[in-house]
Amino acid sequence: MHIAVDIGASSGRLITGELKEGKLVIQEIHRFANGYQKQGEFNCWDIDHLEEQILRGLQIAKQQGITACTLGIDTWAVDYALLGKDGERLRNVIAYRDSRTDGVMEQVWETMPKSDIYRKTGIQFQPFNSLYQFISEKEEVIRQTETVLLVPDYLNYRLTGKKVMEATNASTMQLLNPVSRTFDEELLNLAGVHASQFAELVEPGTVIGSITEKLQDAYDLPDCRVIAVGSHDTASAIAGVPASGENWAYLSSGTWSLLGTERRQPILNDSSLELNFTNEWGVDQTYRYLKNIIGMWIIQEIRSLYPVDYNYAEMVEEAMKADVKRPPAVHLNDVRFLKPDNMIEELQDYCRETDQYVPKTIGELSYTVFHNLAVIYSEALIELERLTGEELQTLHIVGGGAQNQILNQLTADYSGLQVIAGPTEATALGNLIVQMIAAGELASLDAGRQLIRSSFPLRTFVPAGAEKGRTVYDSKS
Ligand code: LFR
Repeated sequence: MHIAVDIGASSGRLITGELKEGKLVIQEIHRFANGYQKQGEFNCWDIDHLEEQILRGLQIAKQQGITACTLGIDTWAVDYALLGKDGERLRNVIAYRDSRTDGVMEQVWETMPKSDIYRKTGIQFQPFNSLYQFISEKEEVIRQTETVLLVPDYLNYRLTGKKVMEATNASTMQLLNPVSRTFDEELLNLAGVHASQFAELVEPGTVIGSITEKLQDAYDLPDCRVIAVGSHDTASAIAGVPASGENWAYLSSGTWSLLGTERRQPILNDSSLELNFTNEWGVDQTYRYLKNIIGMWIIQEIRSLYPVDYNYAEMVEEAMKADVKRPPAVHLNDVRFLKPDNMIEELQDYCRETDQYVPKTIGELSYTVFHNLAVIYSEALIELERLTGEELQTLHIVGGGAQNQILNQLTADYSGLQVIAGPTEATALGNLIVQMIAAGELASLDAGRQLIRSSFPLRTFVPAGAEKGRTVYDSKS
C-alpha cells in the first residue's frame, strides 16, 4: 500500500493507492483545510496543523486496516522552515504571498543582472522565490539557522528525524544550477545563506526512513517508510500526466496554472528569460519547462468575496449562462492580481481603467476569468512552440481545474489544440507512482503514466473548426 500526502495552498489530502487487477486504485482517506493567516508581522502557514493532520490521516489509515505502507509528501514550493541548533523550528513558516518580498527582486537586479541569475539557474522570476525570501530575513535569524528545510522536507523530517533536500522542490529556490545540479556560490552569497545550512540533495525515489518510534508510540500508525517523491506538487502533477509519445504539453490546473512541456535539457537563452519560462527540475531528472499563470486563485478569491455562496461547479454553470458579448481583455498575470485586497474590485477597476465592460454578476466575473485564462494559455502555448521549436498537438489538463468544461473547451478553441482533460488527482497519482517505482512495482515514469492512462477516465475536447486545420485565437484582434 502507498499513501500520498498532497497539500496545496487551500487544502491537503491523504490518498491511498495500490495495484488491483492491473489498475491503480486510489481512495481519499483524509482531507483538511489549509491557508495562511497573519500571525504577528507576517502571513504564515499553520505548519503544526498540517503535521497533525498527516498524523491524523495515518491513524485513519491504520483504523482502515493498513498496517504497512510507503508514504510520500508533496506541497507547494519555495517556502521553508528554519531550524535552530536544537533541531526545532525557529519560527513559523512565512507564506510566499506575504508582502515582505515586495520590491526585493528588483533591488537584487541592481547587484546581479537578471540575465546572470537566469543563466545560472534557469528559474523564473517570481517575487516569492526562496532567494528573495532569504534576502528578506533578518541577519540574526539566518545566523541562528542550522538548517533550512523546504516545507515537504520539513514534514518528512518531523516524521522521520532525517533531513534531506528533495531536488524538484529545491530547484524552485533559484539557487541551484541546472547543469551542474549544485548550488551557485554567488547566489548563495547574495541570499546570505551558506551551503552547509542545507541538507543533502536527494532525487525523487530516495528512501528517507521510517516514522520515528516516538511517533509510533504516541499515535497508532501503520509501519511507514517515507520516500522522497517529487515533493514539489507541480513535479508530482507532471509525473501524473497520462501522456505518451511526443508533441504534448501539460497544464496543471489548481490554485496556479502551470503550463509547459517536459524536457531532457534546460533552455537558458534570452528569449526564454524574456518570456519568464522556468526550468524547474522534474522527476527522473527531467526539466519542467513551464510558465506560472495566475490560475484558479482568482476564482477562489472571487468566490470567498462574493456576497452569495457559489461552489466551483456553480460558478462554471453561471459562467456558461453569462451572456458576455465582448468579454473584457484582462491581463490576469499582472502582479496586481497576485494578492489584491479585493480581487473583485481589482478586476472591475482594471476593466474601468481600460474602458471595457465591467463584469458584475458571478457568471460574468467567472466568464471573464475563464476567457482570459484560456487566452493566456493559448498565448503561452505559442510561446512554448517558439521557444522549444517543437510543434504541439495535444494539451493535457490535469488537476482540479480539469473538471472545468467551459475552460477546457475555450482552451481547445483558442489554442487550436486537442485538449485531454484528467485525471483531477494527477498530483497524488504522480506522488504515488514515484513511490511505486521506488518500491520496485513499476519500472519507469513511462510505465507509471501508462498505468494512469489505463486506470482513469479522460475526456477529449476538440477545438471548434478543427476540420479546417489549426487556427489560433488572436487576442489582439
Ligand atoms: C503550485 C505551486 C507552483 C509554485 C507555487 C508557489 O501549487 O507549487 O508550482 O510556483 O505553487 O510555491
